[in-house]
Amino acid sequence: MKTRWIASVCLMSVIMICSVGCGLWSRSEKLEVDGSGTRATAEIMSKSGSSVVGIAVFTADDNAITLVIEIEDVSPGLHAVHIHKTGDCCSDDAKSAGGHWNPTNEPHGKWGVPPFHSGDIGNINVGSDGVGRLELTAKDRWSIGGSPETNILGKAIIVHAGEDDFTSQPSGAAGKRVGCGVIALE
Ligand SMILES: [Cu+2]
Ligand SMILES: [Zn+2]
Repeated sequence: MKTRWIASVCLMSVIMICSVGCGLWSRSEKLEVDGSGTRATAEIMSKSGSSVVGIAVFTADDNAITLVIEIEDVSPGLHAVHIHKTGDCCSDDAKSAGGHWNPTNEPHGKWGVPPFHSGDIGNINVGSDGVGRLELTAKDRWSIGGSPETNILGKAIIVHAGEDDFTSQPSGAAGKRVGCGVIALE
């Protein structure tokens, strides 16, 4: 009985340390206070030994969510960006973020050309200066704090080493995860 109690305390500490270290703690706190909002962000951190950094900003107006992603220190060329289902960037390779966010149970594909995952943002074109920017407007698929089928809060933005081919299953054969950020209310 006592052993079991000690074990569960240990487990709790590990969870708390990981959460604080990766910014998950503040996220869950905010979600309890306010389940809906007009602006959410994800700070993209370097993963898999890369130096990629960036920011993703989601803004809600009327019936659409507009996303702007800016990344830097990335190798020039096309880099896949997706929303992955778990808002956990703890592991070095960002595999802790799980697979693509796919609340509608569709195959992987290209944004705007059904079928596709609600997390299939597409590719960012990074210039010779190592900087890339992408803008996307989502009308029905996304919300900030809405129904579980559309809520982007608590998911992860992942930047990949390679390009999304929009056809390979389950994730477009985009290679390593070089950047990760948890989507949270601002
Ligand atoms: Cu991905
Ligand atoms: Zn996908």
